[in-house]
Amino acid sequence: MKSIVQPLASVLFVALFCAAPARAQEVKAGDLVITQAWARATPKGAKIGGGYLTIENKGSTPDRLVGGSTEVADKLEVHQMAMKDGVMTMRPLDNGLTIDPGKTVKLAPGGYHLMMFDLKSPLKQGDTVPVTLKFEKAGDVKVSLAVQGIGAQAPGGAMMKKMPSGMKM
Ligand SMILES: [Cu+2]
Repeated sequence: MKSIVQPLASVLFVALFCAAPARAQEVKAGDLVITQAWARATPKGAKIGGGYLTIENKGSTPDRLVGGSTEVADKLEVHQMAMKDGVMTMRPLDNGLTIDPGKTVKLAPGGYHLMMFDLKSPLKQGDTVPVTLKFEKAGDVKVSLAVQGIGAQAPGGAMMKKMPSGMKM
């Protein structure tokens, strides 16, 4: 009997844990699981904002994040940021961002990110930004980006680091 009670208890624990007012929202869409969706607060007058999230592909075929939209900005693109000759550069991923089966892709400062252009108003810490992501297979997926502080490196603000001056986004 003990062997049955034990796993049940842990399932119950997980269920309770997930039902708690967690700040890390989890969105499932087909084989994809999206977590840690957040954005950085923007200074007044800023026209662009960055969004970040983690996408896990639990399926057996690749999917691709090809774009998206949000009501807070005119345009949303999927970008890649990389250091090139000592300078941070970024470019839109014209063919989208592939999430291979069994893999987790993290959009985070300094790497892949969602870029919102022509913000209608600044993103304020504590706000939630609704975004519709477009995947090749999973289709349109709605997520909410939890807005963190301007210098945040990760959701929750626990890993705040100073950005080197002169580096944008
Ligand atoms: Cu960008």
